[in-house]
Amino acid sequence: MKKATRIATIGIMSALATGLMFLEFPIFPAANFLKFDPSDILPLLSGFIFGPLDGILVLLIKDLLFYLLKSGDIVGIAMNFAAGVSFLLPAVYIYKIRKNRVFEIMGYVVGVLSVTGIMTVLNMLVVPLYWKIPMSETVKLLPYIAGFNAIKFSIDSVVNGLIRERISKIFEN
Ligand code: RBF
Repeated sequence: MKKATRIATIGIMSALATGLMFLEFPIFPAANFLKFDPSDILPLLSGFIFGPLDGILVLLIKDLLFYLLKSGDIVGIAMNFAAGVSFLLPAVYIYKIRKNRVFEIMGYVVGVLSVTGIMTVLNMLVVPLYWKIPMSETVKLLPYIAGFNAIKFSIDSVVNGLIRERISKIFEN
């Protein structure tokens, strides 16, 4: 792919992802700082079609734009970025080993396990400081935190698995 095409594609994917992030909504009232949005599908698609670095760039630009346009909460944005990276890197690198359905699905499974594990630990460190609550209260949120990441990134995996091939055809040649 030509350099100009690559830059334009990263720009379009980032803009679309930023728009999708505005659709965010909490899924667990008990942990309403965790907001579901479908935007990570675009970094994931970009990672699968163009490579891991492009996927991370789309994720980063999306998060920076959303920070400036809406959120203003650097902790939330950093957590969103950390979650995206923890999922995207294993998923894309495993798929790159052998580009077939088996490795693709293995990538999704390891990606979901990775993001669920890493974000559970990160939330245990960040939530007590962010909400100024004791560890005993934070531990009660564990099932929501693990469930949130498992659900969010499983949905992203299924959608990516369904549309990836069709989208990648647009970029052939
Ligand atoms: N987003 C995730 O995808 N997974 C997380 O585990 C996660 N933990 C968060 C913890 C805190 C304390 C905050 C403030 C946000 C967290 N987020 C997480 C990001 C959140 O769902 C949302 O995308 C951002 O706050 C932007 O509105």
